[in-house]
Amino acid sequence: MVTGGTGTVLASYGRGVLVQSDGVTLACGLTGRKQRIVCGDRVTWGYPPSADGPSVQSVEPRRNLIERIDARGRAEPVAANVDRLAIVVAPEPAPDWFLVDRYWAAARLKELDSLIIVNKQDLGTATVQAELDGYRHLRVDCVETASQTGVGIAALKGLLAGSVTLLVGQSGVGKSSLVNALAPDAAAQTAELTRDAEGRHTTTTARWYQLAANSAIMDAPGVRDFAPPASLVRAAERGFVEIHELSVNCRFKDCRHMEEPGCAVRTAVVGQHIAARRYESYRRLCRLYEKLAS
Ligand SMILES: Nc1nc2c(ncn2[C@@H]2O[C@H](COP(=O)(O)OP(=O)(O)OP(=O)(O)O)[C@@H](O)[C@H]2O)c(=O)[nH]1
Ligand SMILES: [Mg+2]
Ligand SMILES: [Zn+2]
Repeated sequence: MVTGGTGTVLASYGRGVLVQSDGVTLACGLTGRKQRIVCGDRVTWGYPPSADGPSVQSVEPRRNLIERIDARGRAEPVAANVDRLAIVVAPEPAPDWFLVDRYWAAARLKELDSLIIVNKQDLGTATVQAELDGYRHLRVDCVETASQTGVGIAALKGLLAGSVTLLVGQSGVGKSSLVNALAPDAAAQTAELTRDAEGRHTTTTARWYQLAANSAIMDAPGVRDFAPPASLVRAAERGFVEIHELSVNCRFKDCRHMEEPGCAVRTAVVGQHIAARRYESYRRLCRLYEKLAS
């Protein structure tokens, strides 16, 4: 009998975790430690004498940890050991581009790849093209998909090969549907889907799906709001590539690009070299960090 091993955490449920180890899925208990284990963690497990089932013994050092901040500014872990954030939007529900900006900022702060997936392409994407052009201009990859018709799914699979991708975005854009389109046997693994108050299926905890030997996708619950924790100095600025790049031309080295004289960023906004909406997005994130720091 196998008495232990190492594996990947497929999902974390507070009291326990699902671990994939040598092709077997195990429901493991936790050994009392306070450490939060999240989807994507690599763990060692075994059978402690006192427990009646397998149990997590240790968590391997993480390559990275994706966190969000809650209303009080505390960091909450979402997933670990991620290569890429895939930000999913759709014509319906109407995209919140400020949310897209914050996810992209989070990817930049963690030095992850990012990708925008426009799902529900079958509904028509004319309404989102202007904003997408803005992101393409800033060199963000954008792909259009329809999980229901299969459009773009093969191309997306190609983009995701050889890496671990976390799907993020608003509720109802079709993240779980994309997982089902990408991973043919994922449908059998949607037991954690529950019905929300309006009777819809919604994802309640992040979940890992293996796409191929060396690629995986993590489905996360949809959100209304998101902000990356600001542990880095000038995190808001670093999250916005075009603002970060221009900031070297500001008169003051510590320019926050708000009211300061000689601000190259505000000049660029006036001259429409930086999109006014992106600048507003930057200001909102700055204000949030100021509020949380006060
Ligand atoms: N028209 C159309 N509808 C889609 C497509 N993909 C998903 N949907 C629908 O969008 C709705 C939401 O899909 P989900 O996959 O549950 O969305 P989600 O992003 O996982 O939502 P949360 O788990 O709440 O975050 C469902 O009714 C799907 O049938 C698509 O390509 N085209
Ligand atoms: Mg879902
Ligand atoms: Zn400035």
